[in-house]
Amino acid sequence: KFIPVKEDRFTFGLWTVGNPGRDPFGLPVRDGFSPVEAVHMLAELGAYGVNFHDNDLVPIDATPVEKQRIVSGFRCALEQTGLKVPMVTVSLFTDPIFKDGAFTSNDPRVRAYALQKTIESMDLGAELGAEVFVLWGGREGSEVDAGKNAVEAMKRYREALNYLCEYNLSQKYGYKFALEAKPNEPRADIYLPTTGAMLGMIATLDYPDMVGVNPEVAHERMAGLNFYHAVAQALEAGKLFHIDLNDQKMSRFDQDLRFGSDGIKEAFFLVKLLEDYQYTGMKHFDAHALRTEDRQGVIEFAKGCMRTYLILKEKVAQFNADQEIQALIAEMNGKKLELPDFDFKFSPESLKALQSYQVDRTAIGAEGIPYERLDQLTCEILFGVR
Ligand code: GCO
Ligand code: MN
Ligand code: MN
Ligand code: MN
Repeated sequence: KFIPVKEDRFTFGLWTVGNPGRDPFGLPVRDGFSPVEAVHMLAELGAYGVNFHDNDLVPIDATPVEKQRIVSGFRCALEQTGLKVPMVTVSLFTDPIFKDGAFTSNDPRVRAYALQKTIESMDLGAELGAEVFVLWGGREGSEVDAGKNAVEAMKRYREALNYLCEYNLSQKYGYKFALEAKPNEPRADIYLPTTGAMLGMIATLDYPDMVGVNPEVAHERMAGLNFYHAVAQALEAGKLFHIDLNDQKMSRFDQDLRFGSDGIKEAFFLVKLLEDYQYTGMKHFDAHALRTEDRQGVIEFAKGCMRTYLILKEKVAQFNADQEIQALIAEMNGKKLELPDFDFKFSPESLKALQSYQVDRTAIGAEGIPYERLDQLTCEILFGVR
């Protein structure tokens, strides 16, 4: 029970299980799993796929010959295990050249290199069958707003995204781009800090249908926002192309905790959303094992992410089948409006009906809504006592 299978579509990044436990204050504590080791380990655990940044696989200074050797070794591991590469991304944040941004840098030499590096990553991903290309603008932001015009930055961001969409079309790659928002870290302030901001930008692009979002639990939570609400908005807009699952305490540094390890109720409603609305994309764990762990701990971490998702999925089924819970929800959602010609769509008739509406404000205002009972029952399902 709770053993993942390929159909669950769980994926991990090479950078997640490859993480050696380095942080800004301390040195690596373990050998991260190498790309080939990660493929074998994840396949054994029942994951569907593995994702990577260009430089997780191929070092930035690799020669073409080295690149070929690395990629063919990696491909061989994929073929042996059947693991897929559903998503690829590009590091536009690690190298010093990107210290003041990539697509939004003031320096056109940097902006051109960022595009070049991204299209090369798209080529690499396409070679391995990737269908989603994630863009996380980790360095697109500022500390000193005096030096970087935020209006120009938006124009540059848009110009870069339009260029990449055109490239995608010109090569017939068929990628869907998924933009990942984060409010801060590594920059003091990152542009387009929330999923909602990304959705706003997407609507202004030349090919808005080609571009969606990759929301991450930790990122909305760092900003103190409700992740479930952000994902719901993206889903309703048809823009949930990918999702980064992890966990995070509110408004702290970027913690990348194991999925479902901190905000259990929020994780539950997230899983419920993805399951109830039959999200078919990848469920990607963008997290890493605690710095206390050795390599066995990394395996426990990866298993735990998937197992928790599957446990929550079972809790969702229990919640959806619980008669008392469903009766409360039906009660809350079952109110009737006695106003025959009014249907919430504007028309002269419905307007007339609306203007004649005689509401019993006091009576409706005095009606109780049993959220306390509903929430207690939800908690009891999660506590395992129901
Ligand atoms: C972070 C981000 C990254 C991105 C990754 C994919 O907080 O560091 O979540 O892990 O998801 O770069 O683009
Ligand atoms: Mn993150
Ligand atoms: Mn992170
Ligand atoms: Mn992420």
